[in-house]
Amino acid sequence: MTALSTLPAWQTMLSQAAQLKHIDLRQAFASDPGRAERYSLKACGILLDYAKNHIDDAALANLFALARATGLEAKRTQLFAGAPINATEGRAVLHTALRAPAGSVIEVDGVNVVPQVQDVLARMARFADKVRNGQWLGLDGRTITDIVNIGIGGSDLGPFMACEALKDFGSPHLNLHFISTVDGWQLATVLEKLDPATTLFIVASKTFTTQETLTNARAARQWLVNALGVEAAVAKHFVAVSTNAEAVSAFGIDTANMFGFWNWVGGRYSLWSAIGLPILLYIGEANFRALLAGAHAMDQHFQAAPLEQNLPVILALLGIFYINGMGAATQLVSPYNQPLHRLPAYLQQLDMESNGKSVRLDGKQVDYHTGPVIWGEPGINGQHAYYQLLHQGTELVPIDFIGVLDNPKSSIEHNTILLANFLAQTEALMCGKHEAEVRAELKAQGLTGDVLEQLVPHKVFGGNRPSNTLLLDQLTPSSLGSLIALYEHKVFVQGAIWGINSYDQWGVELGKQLARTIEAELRDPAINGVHDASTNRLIDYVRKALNQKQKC
Ligand code: G6Q
Repeated sequence: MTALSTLPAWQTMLSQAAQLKHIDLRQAFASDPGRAERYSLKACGILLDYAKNHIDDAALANLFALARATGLEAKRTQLFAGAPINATEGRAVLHTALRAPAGSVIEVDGVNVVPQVQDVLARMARFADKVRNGQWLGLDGRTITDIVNIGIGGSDLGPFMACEALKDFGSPHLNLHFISTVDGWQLATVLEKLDPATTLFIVASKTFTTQETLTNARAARQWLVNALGVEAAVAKHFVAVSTNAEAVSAFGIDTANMFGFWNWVGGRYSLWSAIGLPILLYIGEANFRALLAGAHAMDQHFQAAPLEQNLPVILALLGIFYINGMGAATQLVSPYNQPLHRLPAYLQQLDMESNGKSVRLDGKQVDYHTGPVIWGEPGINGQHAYYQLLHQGTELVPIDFIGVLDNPKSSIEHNTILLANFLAQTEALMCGKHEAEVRAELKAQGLTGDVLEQLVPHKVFGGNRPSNTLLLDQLTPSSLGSLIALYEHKVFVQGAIWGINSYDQWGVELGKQLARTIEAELRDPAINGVHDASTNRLIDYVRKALNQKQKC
């Protein structure tokens, strides 16, 4: 594997980035009337304006050359063909097969997986129809009003984000709840409001061994059986989503009520699979299929568009330019759309669990930075909180501003103000306010002398803060599908260029192992594990508190 940092295009990128870091973006626009148009692109209903970045034609050309030099196009072919690119787990990575049209042929180990995908989808749709039409009845014959998804990580974040984003398309007769944490407060708080007779639980776990999920599922099951009085209630009120039929059965859920998927679907890429069952239940089959179709449209764009016109590729290369060329350690995702409020949390997992790696596929340590810290929340709230740092702080924070033009529930009044703020922030960050402008403004307010001079440096905005602007016409199942797939492919491109495996997650294992050891020690004071002094003292402190609680 050629070391990325020895590629000529990599070295060129570093020197171009060092120069362009100091580009005056206002000047770049003033001297190049075609800049805004040249650096914007629309595909799958998503407009990307990337003109407010520290780039020029030469830097972009070199970034595309870098992508080609790392074999991106061949790697993309491998991804879609079902090659085992998740090398450390020996697995294909085929979330794209979950949204491929019926009739496509995508093979894993010589078997076309599309018919299996379509079968599960059809079963999910039939089940969802029954629940939505009131044909699926609880034990005492009442219809389902509340659905509780019990799952964590990839079995929670995607469905939760999508159900929030698509609330306007959701059934008014169904209330959705998502239980992820093993902090029992969450489950208790949800259950205390629910009627067991009209509640359906989805236990969502790819492995069906996840401690948090199984602990919550057992507690929910106990709550249900206690309330309804018979074990038989489980068959009417519990379904499972998993790849592990044996464990589902051992848990006591009839596998007739299980929806399966496959080990070539990564957890954080699984909302398109049976893990999307809560979404399907909520928005119905036609809308769920539109979500899949939107993602498929982005798959096609990613596969077919030349790199220079390719949304995921451009987003990925810009990210690499900032991370590796300019030392940006974080990336802000700023949606100006309330239904997208869980998108940053979702993208946090997608990106950080995929590209938070420091070892290349060949086992060698990287000598460059990889995935950044992804963070954010709805942008308009951020403006009144952390945007100060974005405007005048010392960190370089590239930003993805995500807006939606048509916001049916919002009045024109609200929407105009929201979008004005959305656009204003991108402009303010890029243009800043120069010293002369500040001085003139303060003078116009009647300030003079020392008072004016003391204020000037505090009121200067350096500007030149980069951002991408992404605009959706409407937030629909289809456009959401395209948006999520856009980020999935962005993550793929970055991982491919960095030469890392974006599809494993060994980094989460160590904490899980240690938790099992410490759990035993917390339960039994006779067990004393070998830890550092700090952890020992803390274990002792917590153990005493838990014992005290038990005695009360
Ligand atoms: C995602 C990760 C992780 C996973 C959860 C839940 O890519 O692998 O977030 O989804 O740990 O795992 P289960 O679905 O197996 O319970």
